[in-house]
This record gives sequence, structure tokens and C-alpha cells, in this order.
Amino acid sequence: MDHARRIFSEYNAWLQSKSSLEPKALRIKAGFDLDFIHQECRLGLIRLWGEIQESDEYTLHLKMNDLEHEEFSLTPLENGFEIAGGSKNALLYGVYRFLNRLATGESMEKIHEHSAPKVDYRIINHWDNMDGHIERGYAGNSFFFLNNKFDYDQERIKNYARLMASIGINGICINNVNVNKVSAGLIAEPLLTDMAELAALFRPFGIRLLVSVHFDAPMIVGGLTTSDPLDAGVKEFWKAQSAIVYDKIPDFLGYLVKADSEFRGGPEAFGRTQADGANTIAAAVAPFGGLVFWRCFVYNCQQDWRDAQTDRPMAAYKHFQPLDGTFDQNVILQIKNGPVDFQTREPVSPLFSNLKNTREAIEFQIAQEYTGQQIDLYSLAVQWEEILAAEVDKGKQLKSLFGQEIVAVTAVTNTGNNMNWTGNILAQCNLYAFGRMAWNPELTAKELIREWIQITFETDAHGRQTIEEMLLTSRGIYESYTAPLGIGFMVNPSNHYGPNVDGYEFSHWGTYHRASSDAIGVDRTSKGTGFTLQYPESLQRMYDHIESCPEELLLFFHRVRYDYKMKDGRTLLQYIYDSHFEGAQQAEALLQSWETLENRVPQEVFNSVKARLQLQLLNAREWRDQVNTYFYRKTGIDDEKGRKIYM
Ligand code: GCV
Repeated sequence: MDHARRIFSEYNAWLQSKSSLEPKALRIKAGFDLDFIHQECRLGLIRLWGEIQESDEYTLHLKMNDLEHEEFSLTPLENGFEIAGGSKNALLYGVYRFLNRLATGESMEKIHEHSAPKVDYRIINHWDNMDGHIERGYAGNSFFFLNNKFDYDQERIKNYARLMASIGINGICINNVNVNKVSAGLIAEPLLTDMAELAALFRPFGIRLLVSVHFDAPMIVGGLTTSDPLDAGVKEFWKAQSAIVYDKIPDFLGYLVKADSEFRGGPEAFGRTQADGANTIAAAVAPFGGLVFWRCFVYNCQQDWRDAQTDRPMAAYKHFQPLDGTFDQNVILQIKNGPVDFQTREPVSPLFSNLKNTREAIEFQIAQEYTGQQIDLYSLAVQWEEILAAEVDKGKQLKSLFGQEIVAVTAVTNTGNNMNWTGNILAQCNLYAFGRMAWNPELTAKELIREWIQITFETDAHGRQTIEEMLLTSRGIYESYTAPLGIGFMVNPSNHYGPNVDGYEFSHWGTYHRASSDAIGVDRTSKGTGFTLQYPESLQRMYDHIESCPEELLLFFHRVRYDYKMKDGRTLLQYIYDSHFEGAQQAEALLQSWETLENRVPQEVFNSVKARLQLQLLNAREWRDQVNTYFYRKTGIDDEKGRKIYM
């Protein structure tokens, strides 16, 4: 554990000490009962400055005033500094932000800020199973569970809570949405008492817990013979069980539900709608101010690949849009950012354009399931910035819905019991960026990446610039050597790492590219599957026409011949060859860039990132060769530049 603690304090991006900052003589003054915040502030400053001496020279005032619930302000004073907030939690956010800005090297006198989050709920979803394994986890095992029990180190949980609060997270769902018979029992004793103890550790940090519940809990936990949401006994079960939950954890945030999806039970199994299911559970938590996050990731995962009519990206909209306006106030529909599944490139889900009377959460995935699995470098901030700026209707960007229809921002976490939290330390940047962006969607990827580098690495200008450039270009690089132009998947089935062009082509998962010898892609226009019709008219037109469709999404929306001329005059096939050759080369350049950082970052960090970049290079070459060979074999057309393609 000593080693573990050392790594934590060494690498914890937020509260890391900075030798460049001088110890200060400072008094912290709080006129209220703010012991906890006071303590956080002291702790943070000590980590930053090494020590703080009590003196009258300089005073840090912590003040609760009439700002909004989570709003804070930071103001330099003549002989001190003032942090004010509308509530205890707001003050805590103010303290963390103050520390964060000091950690970037800013001097106190220049720190002016007034900030309030755009959405009320900023939530991390753990896909932790109670046996300790994390679904799509790439940073070790769960730090909540082991052997079907709660099993955690209190100090680590507090550190985690601090880490999350410092980036504005205020809700954590502790278990996998794929709930099994064991985790279904989290809402009942004896597990509930354990969960209440965990909730108490998070509480001082302004973080409320959620739990993923099993739609069939009435049968599994309650011993009923049905889970039909309109059955009186089922309604009573949810009410009684929720009363027990709230009795133990009065500030419990609510439930997350994955229903009728990937072999999970749901209302449709009983001939009921998604709204029937969500509202029954929502009614049970409503008296306690609880919420139900109801996922829209509903599609037929038993599709016959011969069936060209069923088009998976259309599924969520078909299930949920007609129900707009019928969900209870405390139901929040949780919608993945794209209509398929966290691919490198997808359009924004059409549900965001067309659910006008329903509260929504956008769900991102920080865990890099399809984007390199925390081996390959992939800065999600770059992708999220684009997604947030995407048009949803009449020139309105997605982020303009934050605080309107979109009331919550959620993400599947990339953390595990690896002591630096994310395995690959550079993947910490994604976690950091998520919290900051959920609070303020106007922040750019560049700002977020730069902030994270400044508070994480004590390195020189070359070091900072190199890491920034690596992160900023990483998304484009990964995209260029993997599945082209929004076609998606082409990954190894099940583990989703590495290339397998036809891996899902004849499967039941509904993710097909339908490549033939002269063309590739699914026609999703109004003349094809009709997917584009789920968007408002102007977007529909833009996506429908191959000339106006954003080129990077060409193969998401269109079936295209290999000899199609891209905007720069190259054929589609040549574009695919080029991007794969270039992507692999750029992956090599990433490794070379990192190699210039030896002795500029801690050796351990240097070695572990280097090892991952070496694996990334192998992966990129494998993608390059498999994809290029695949298309060469299909078409028999040579690369114009005569580079090596295998047969
Ligand atoms: C938790 C994808 C992943 C699954 C995940 C699912 C979901 O299909 O591969 O592991 O299950 O999404 O989001 O529910």
C-alpha cells in the first residue's frame, strides 16, 4: 500500500504538489460550520505548497452567500482571497477550482471566476460487477466490490470521491447496468446496509449514489411471479423496496435501468411500453425526490444479417420518440451520444433533436471500449468537443440543450483499482475532461488538455507541448488506421480491440458494412433504410445528399462505390489505403514524440506510456494491413503509391 499511496500522491492530477510554488503564510477563515471544506482547502494547499503557516499576513475567506445551489465565485482581495458559494457543495467546488487554478501555476491575484454548472446532474457510471470484474474495464478490477461483496479501502474511496468532486461530479452509479442476480440485491439487505456505508463516504464530497437495478427485481428480489410494470403487486414491490432504500440512504440519487436490451428483461416482454416500465419505478422513488435514469440503448441484438430492412441505429428513436411527453417528471432518458455504440465516429443520436417534452441525459463512454482500450492513445475531449458542437436542429448545437432538455451528463468510467486510476496515465486526461466538460460544455479540447497537462506533469515547455500535441492529434490518428469514415465496428468480436473487418458481418448484432467488390456501406438515406428521416429536415437533407454529407461520416450514411471521387479528387479506395498507411506512420511518430520525453517525466510514467505506445504501433500496423488487404482482395485495385499490401 505504501507504493500505492506514493503513486497516488505522485500522480493524482488534481492535488499534486508543485515545487515551483512557494510555501505561503496564510490564514483560512470560515465564518460558518465549514470544517470539511476548510480541511479540504488546507489539504489541497499543503499538497500544492508543501506547507502553510497560520498567520495574519494573508487570509483565505470561505463564505456562503446567496449564489445558486452549485454556483461559486473566486475573488482576489487586497490581503487575501475569497471563495464564495451558494451552498456547502458550491463552496467545495470553489475550493477545488481555486486549487486547480493554482496548480496550473496561476498566481492568486489573477484568479477571478464565477461559475455554475450547465446541468444539475454530472454522473459517473461504473460497469463494475460484484465479483470484482469490470465490464469493459481497462484499469484493473473494481475498487468497490470483490467476491460478490462490498470490499474497499476507505482511504481510496475518499481519494476517489475527492478526485470526482474536484471535477464537479455529483453522482456515481456503482454497479454495472448489466445487473445480475447478485447485484439485483443491492436494493435489499444485507447489501443495502453496506451501500449506505459507502454512500456516507461520498456524502461529504457532494456525491450521491445511484444503483443499477434489474428490471426483474420484483421476481428476483421480491419473489413475485411477474415484473409486469402495470401489475399492482409489482408496483407495490418497487414502492416498498424504494422506501427501504431511502430509509437507509435519504439522499440516494436514484436508479439506472437497462431494460429490453442485450438479453435484459424489460417492459416489452410483458407487452408494455418503455414509459410504462420507467414510470412504475419512477413513481416508487418520487416521494423521496429520487430519479430514474432509463437507458435508450434498446435494439434487436438478435438480428438476422440477411435482413437488410432492420437498421440498428434507428432502433432507439423508434422505441422512444413516439413516447415523448409520456414519461414522469423524475424519469431521465439516458441516451448514448451516437445512435450505435460509442464508435470512433458517429453522428449525434437523432433522439436529441426530437424529444422535446422529456428530460434527457447524454451518455458518453470514458472507458475506451472501441477507441483503443487505454492502450492506444485517444483523447476523447477532441471527439466530445465535436459532438457538443454538432447541429441538432435549425442551427442549434447539441450543447445548447444543456440545462434545457438535457439535464444530466453521464459517462461510463475508465477507472479501476490500478493505482493511477486509469492504467494508462494519459487516459486520466479523458476522465478530467469529462467532469470539466459536463460542468461547462463550452470548454475546448485544447483548454482541457492543456489544463490537465499543467496540473499533472512537472515538465518543461517541450514536454508540455509534446504531450499536448500527442493528445490533440490522437483521435485523428486512431480514426485513420481503424474503421474508415464512420463505417464503425470492424473490430474483433467480444473484446472489441484490434481489427477484424468481417468480425461482425454475419453476426446477430446488427452492425454490418456489407462490403462487396465494388461498394461498401449501408444506404441510410430517405431512399435507403430511412434513418436520415429521424432527423429534422435540414439535417435530413444534409445527410441524404452525398455531396453535403460531412465526408468523415460518408460511410455511416451512404453506400459508396470504391471509385467514388472524394472532395480532394482521390477515389474512396485510395483514401482508405492512404489513411491506413498514414495512420500507422503517425502511430509510430507518437511513439517517437514520447521518446523525447525521457527524463522530462517520471521514469515510471515514461516507461508505462512507452510500453503502451509500442503496443499501439503493433495494433495500428495490424489494422493497416488487415484493412488494406481486405479491400485489395475485394477490388483487385492497386495502391497508387505502390506501398506494401499483403495478399
Ligand atoms: C454494459 C455495448 C458493450 C456492452 C455494454 C453495452 C451497454 O454493447 O459492448 O459491454 O454492456 O454496450 O451499453 O449496455
